Parts: sequence; C-alpha cells; structure tokens
Amino acid sequence: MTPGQGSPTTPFIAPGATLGQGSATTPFIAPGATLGQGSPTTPFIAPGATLGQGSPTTPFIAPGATLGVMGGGQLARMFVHAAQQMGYATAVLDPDPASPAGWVAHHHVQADYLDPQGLARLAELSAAVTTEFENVPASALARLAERRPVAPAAAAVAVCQDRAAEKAQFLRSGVACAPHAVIESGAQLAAVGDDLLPGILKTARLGYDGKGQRRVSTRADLAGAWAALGRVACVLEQLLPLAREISVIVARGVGGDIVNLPVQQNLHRDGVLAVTQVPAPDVAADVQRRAIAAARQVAADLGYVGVLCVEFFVQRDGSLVANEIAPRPHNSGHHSIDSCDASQFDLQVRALTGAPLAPPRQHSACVMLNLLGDLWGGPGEPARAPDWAALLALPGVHLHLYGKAQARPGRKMGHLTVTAASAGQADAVARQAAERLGIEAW
Ligand code: AIR
Repeated sequence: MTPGQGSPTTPFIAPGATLGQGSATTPFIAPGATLGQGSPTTPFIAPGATLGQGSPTTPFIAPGATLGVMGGGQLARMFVHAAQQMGYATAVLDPDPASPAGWVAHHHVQADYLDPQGLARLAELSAAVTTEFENVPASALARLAERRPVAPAAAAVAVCQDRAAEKAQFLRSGVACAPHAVIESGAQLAAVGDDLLPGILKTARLGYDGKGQRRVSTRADLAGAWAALGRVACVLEQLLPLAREISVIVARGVGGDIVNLPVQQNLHRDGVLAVTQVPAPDVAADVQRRAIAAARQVAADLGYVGVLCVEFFVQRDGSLVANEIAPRPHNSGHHSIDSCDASQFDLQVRALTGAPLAPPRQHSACVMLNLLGDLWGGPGEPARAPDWAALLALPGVHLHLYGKAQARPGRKMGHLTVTAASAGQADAVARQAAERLGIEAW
C-alpha cells in the first residue's frame, strides 16, 4: 500500500474511538479513539510513577513527582499531556466524572472544589498544585497552599476573578485600560459619568466567553441592564473604537524570571474566541512590543508564578487597552503546542516545578481555529461530526479534541492548528480547513 494514501475501502475511525493494537485488517483509526495499552503480556507502566513528592521547601520538583491541578477541563488536559511528556505523574481535582483531564491524568480526585477531603487528597498526591480556571475558589487554593506549593497563588488568582480588582492592577502597573466605573450600589449607578456611555456593563465576577455583559447606550439602558444582571457588582466600561484584539502569554518563575510567547491576534465571534493568528498579521511591531512589556509588567507586579495571559484591545489609533488577565494558560495560546519549541503548557509545568524558563521560539507560522459544539449540530438537529479525514488531508493540520462527551453550541470541543513555513501558507490552508468545517472565514 502506498504510505499515506489509505485505501478506498479503508473506513475512517473517527476521533473518540478506542484504538486497539493494529493488525493487517485495522483501517485508519480517527482521533478520539482509545489506543490500547500494549499486549496482554506486556505490563504497561504508566508515565509518572511516583518517585518522591517534593515538599514545600523543595526548589526544583524533579520529573517523577506528581503535579496536581484544580479543574479537569481542556486546559488541565493539555497541562497533563505536557507534564507526562516530561515524566511527571498527574492528579486532577474535578467534580465531573467525565472531565477531559480526568480521562488522561493518573489520578482523578472527583470532588467539589471546596470539599476538604478532596483538597486533602489532592495535596497528599501532589508535590505542587496549579489551577486551570480562574473561578477556582481562592479559599481552596489557600487551603492547598498550607500543605504544598501552589502556583499561581490564591491572592493573584483573586485579582483575576474580579474585573474591578483587575482594572486597579492595570492602573498600578501603569497599563492603560478602558475608562470605567465600578457599580455596586444604586448610588454608584446614579453617579456614573455620561462620558462612559455608550458603554458595556460587565459583571465584576464570574463572566466568561461574553457571558454577563450588556451593551448600554443611555442611562435608562444602564439601569435596566444592571437590574437584568441581578444588581450584582459590575464594571461599566466606555465603548471604545477597537480595531483588533490581541493577547500575550507570559510565564514567570518563582525566582522572578519571565518569558513570553509571541503576540497572538484573536478574532472573537459571539463573545467566544474563533480564530488566532500568530504572528499577528495586522499589529505593528511597536504595538506588539508594548503589549509584551505590559504583560510582563503585570506579572512582575503581581509577584506571579505560573502562566498568565493578558488580553488587549488595539484601538484604531494604535493605542493599547488592557482588557483582562487570565491566571492560567489561554485558548489563544494553544497554537504554541504545535508552533513553538515550548508550549504554554510546557511553561506551566516549568514554572510550577521551579525548572528554568527558556525563552520559547516560534518555529512555524500558525493559525488556530476553535472547534465549537455547533459543528456537532445545533439543538434539535441530528448529531453529526466534522469530516476529520478531510481536514487531516490538508498539510500542517494538527487536530486537538478534548474528549468532551456532550457538544453544546459555543462549547469548546477542540481546536485545530495549521502550521506552515510562512504566515501566508498557514493562512491559505487554514481557510481551506475553515471551508471544510463550514466555519466563516476571517
Ligand atoms: N477554561 C477555563 N477558563 C476559560 C476556559 N476556556 C477551560 C477550562 C475549564 C473548561 O474551559 O479548561 O475546565 C470548561 O469547559 P466547559 O466546556 O466544560 O465549560
């Protein structure tokens, strides 16, 4: 058989299937299938067997130890992959029995984020603990920190959980953000300056992927929107003439060393990231330099340890406005797995274990497309799946699926990166991939 051609009669085994051992009759097994574990006579020794667990005073946690993560979504799953590649064992705490990272980690502590027994178990298993979502209760991180090194620290995560605290941090770091007002009471609502309208009212806490936001033009709109959001603490931001959205990911070590990934240009649709291009095609070099400097400054000022992402808006006049901080790897940095010699997840492992942070280098131009649940069929439509084989036929395509059991509109089910020798080539192939997926071009 001609390598790489498949045969016309070979059925495609789509992602999610379980892969067996291969045989003359084994057709192509698509991503998502479960690969078997070696032969019945070969015992499988899982990566990361526990070889000593470090301690809060251990500066470098060597491979063989177990690394813990709060949360078991796709970000934890990719952290687990990176940690395992480096020889660490992994433990995930997530209440969901079918969490994407629970599938692949050595240990899945299935417990609520505040469950004292679950937290104790995670601490017992892990030499150090990180987090994969910012809404992890800060008190849970503080509790874990009594027993193990935790990075990022609860205090830094707490800043990122609250838009008002986040904006105050930007201002402390000398980083511009949108003119805004904090609204926690009727009096503060009444005192809002007219210069902030039209604006966007955002809940201070627990908003993500465009949720908890309302556009407002008049004072009446504002009062209505605040009521609709339940009169919870909010931040009203002036609506700005935005040209682009970009993000910068940095990793900071416990000794204060900082490295960054290249600037990412992001396109959002319906409040959810759709496309990331790296290098950023439409952002001037000096804007990129300023964004990188600002992100590094914020990480340094927070005394941050771990991977952090700052999202920025580029205004039409080229000025930068910081939007928010994610205290974790970020969707816009997923390209780094395939396009850089150290991914954001490799950096997360290094920062957590106290390993040196070598500056990452981008070796391939890259376009990332998010694979949202809509591709599996909308509500009421028959379930379907994208034609993976058609996508995998394109050069430089890397398919990442998160193993989520249920597709919902807007839910991040996976992503696809296209790497190439030039940005033009990556873009051209990514457009073909988008067309095959039925995703609108950019
Ligand atoms: N996540 C966390 N903050 C933002 C994002 N995207 C990731 C984390 C989390 C997962 O999204 O990995 O666990 C939750 O995804 P879902 O589809 O279950 O809501």
